[in-house]
Amino acid sequence: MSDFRRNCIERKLLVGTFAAIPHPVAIEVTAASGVDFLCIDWEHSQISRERIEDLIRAADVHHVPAMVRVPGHAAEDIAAVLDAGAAGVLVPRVSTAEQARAAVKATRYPPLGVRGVGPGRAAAYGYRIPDYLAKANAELVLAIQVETAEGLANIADIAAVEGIDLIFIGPGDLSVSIGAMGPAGKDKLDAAIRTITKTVLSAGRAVGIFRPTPDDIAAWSQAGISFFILASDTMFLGASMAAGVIDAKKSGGGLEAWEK
Ligand code: 3PY
Ligand code: MG
Repeated sequence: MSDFRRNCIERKLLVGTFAAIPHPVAIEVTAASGVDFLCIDWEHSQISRERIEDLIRAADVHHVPAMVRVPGHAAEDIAAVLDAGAAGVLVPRVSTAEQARAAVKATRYPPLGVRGVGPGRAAAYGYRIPDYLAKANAELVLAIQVETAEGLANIADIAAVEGIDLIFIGPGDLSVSIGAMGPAGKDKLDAAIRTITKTVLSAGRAVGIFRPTPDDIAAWSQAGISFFILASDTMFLGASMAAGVIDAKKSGGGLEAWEK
């Protein structure tokens, strides 16, 4: 089993980020930051299928596992990113046990699933297909997102699906779907997150969540959440650049002395 999958399953604290900038330089900078993994966001950023392989390659240079959030449930998209060498997939908007089972089928080779065999980068372009087949089911992380009212209602059935490693909560979509947006909806959203967390933990699986800042990661990890996607490369770039400009402008107050 890969360290990444073992750490997910054993609920070690893992902190990663979304990669939304479609360039290997951004991946290298992110990978060198100390993150435990990164998640290339094909769902919500303008990253093309062809580019994903180069981004995974850049993460591999730094030995940082790169998973990919696929745009939807299509088995072809899941196969494409795994063939490119992704360390796992994050499948968004899973609302029923049937959708969760479909994600397992698309991700795992027989007998667990029906993933097709191909000569992609993951299988050394066809030279190591038997080696890859022997280890892929044990190495690849399958994470699914629960982020709808329907998913919340079906959480016990979803969490019971064999072959899922981790259930990842999308608080943005969940807040919209259950009518718990903004500060007024905070208690309702937190209660939904706690319900999902408790149900998934009692089914023996790991729980993950997106957080825009590190502020409440300690509190959510005390509630049993172990896998955190913290903001994204674009969010970190924007926030630290804005903070740097503010500091620079504050220190520019010394210019007044020259103007006199
Ligand atoms: C959400 O908050 O909806 C997400 O998908 C976070 O990744
Ligand atoms: Mg979402």
